[in-house]
Amino acid sequence: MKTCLQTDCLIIRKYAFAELRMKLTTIRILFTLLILSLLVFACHDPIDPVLVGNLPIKTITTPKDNAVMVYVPAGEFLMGTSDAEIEHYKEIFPLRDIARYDNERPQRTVYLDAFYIDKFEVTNQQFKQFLAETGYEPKHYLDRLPYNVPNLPATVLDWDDAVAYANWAGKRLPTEAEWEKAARGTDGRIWPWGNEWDDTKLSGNDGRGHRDGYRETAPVGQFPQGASPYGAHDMAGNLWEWVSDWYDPNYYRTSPPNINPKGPETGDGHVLKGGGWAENLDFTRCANRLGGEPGSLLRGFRCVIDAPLGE
Ligand SMILES: [Ca+2]
Ligand SMILES: [Ca+2]
Repeated sequence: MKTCLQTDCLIIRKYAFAELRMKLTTIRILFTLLILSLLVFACHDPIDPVLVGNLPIKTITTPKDNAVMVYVPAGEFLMGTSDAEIEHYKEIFPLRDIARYDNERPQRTVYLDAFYIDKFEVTNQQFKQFLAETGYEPKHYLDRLPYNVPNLPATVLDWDDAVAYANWAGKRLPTEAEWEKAARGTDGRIWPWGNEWDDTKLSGNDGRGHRDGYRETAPVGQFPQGASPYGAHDMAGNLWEWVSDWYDPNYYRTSPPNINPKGPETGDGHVLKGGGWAENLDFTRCANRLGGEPGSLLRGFRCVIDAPLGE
């Protein structure tokens, strides 16, 4: 009996030792993994996803118009143009009437709830699907070659036409503030990609036609290197884009609400943003505002939806 007990004790001790060794090995492996993951993390630059274009992008696809939409998180951003920037524009555009920037002043901090915005301008394919399903007759729509190719953005649309499409798609036009945040992120950058002008990053070309590969409108998404911090393409150039706000050049100076602003009660037409395929470095700035109902060839749009609460 005593021998048996001694054997049992030996077995138990051996078992306990083996178990202890396994635990130590596990702890050693976990510790090594922890050190490795810390090293990998340390080897990467600290990246603020809001400040770096294209990554990481959160998207959804809406069923009605099969549109990819990119997520813009809730929070503050810088809207409009600062006095210091305007001083800089005086230097680079010495012949320009500096008063034209007054409608972008003062720059201010604006808070927006989270939303999704179309990754691309609405295309002819999508707009024609809307027309076919609803029988809607647009006030203006350039439905002829070379403008009405399926993957080109639908152009020369009236604001009402854009709203009608958005309603059909279960969406709405962005407010000017939503559009501007989706285009420039939170840091007040001048163009969607940053503060350095680069005409290889948009369908624009200072009106010099083919230099970017397209004489007029380009298929949507041809300039991914010029995408916004949230992954929206062609926010600068290709087509001017309608937003929901009425245009009032004095709106920013009349203490508008800085939480989810929706523009003035009325105005001189609606606001267009982002510049078009014939525009230059000035008109394609994210803060630029065009009012009225310009009779240009460059009017398109994209839509937004509210992000579900809690996103
Ligand atoms: Ca061009
Ligand atoms: Ca555009």
